[in-house]
Amino acid sequence: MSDLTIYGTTISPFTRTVRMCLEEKDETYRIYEYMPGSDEQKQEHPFGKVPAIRDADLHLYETLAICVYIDEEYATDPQLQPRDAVEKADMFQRISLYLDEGYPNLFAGLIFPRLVAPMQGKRADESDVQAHLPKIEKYLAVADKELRGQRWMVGEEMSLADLFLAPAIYYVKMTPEGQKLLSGLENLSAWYTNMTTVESFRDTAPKLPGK
Ligand SMILES: N[C@@H](CCC(=O)N[C@@H](CS)C(=O)NCC(=O)O)C(=O)O
Repeated sequence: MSDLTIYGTTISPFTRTVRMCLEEKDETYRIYEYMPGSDEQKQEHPFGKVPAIRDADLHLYETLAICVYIDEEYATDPQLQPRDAVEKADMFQRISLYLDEGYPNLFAGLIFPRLVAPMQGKRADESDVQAHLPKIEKYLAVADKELRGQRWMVGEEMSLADLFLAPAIYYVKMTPEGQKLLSGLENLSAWYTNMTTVESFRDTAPKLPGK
């Protein structure tokens, strides 16, 4: 049984990924709702990003490091990393691409201007949307192609790759541009529909003000 604490707001897709890992393992945890960049979070992550965790004497930040730790320290099923070397490499390839090309563009081009800015009473900067849309289209098209109609991103089981991407697509689907793009991407849409049936995904749905 874990004595784990998450530091990070539940509206963050990365915090949701960590929560999903713990819920998949049926581990209990507490969460401190710290916002990115807050003084509190700067004690937990050198750049004030969310999430970070503490588990007894261990202090960790960066979502991938945290998820690998949870999967290996709490080794009960389901295993969230494939055993097969090629499948494991494939999983890390997809996560790495998400971290480099996926999340930064989805956030800057859709999630921030269409969802966060209005919540903060700001107007969307349309030039941000237009500047990032080509990279978003390319990233989503690659994710769609690589799914090849499979239920999970890698192999026959759900893995960390699914747990990283799904929380971002949750927000992308709330934007008109995202909805339009996804409607033309059959594999990605079917994969996401399947993810919406996963209990740990449903149970961690963030409550957005006004949504
Ligand atoms: N590389 C970090 C990224 C986490 C991240 O970008 N979190 C966002 C919230 S979803 C954040 O803290 N943003 C604030 C910032 O980038 O300064 C990880 O994998 O944990």
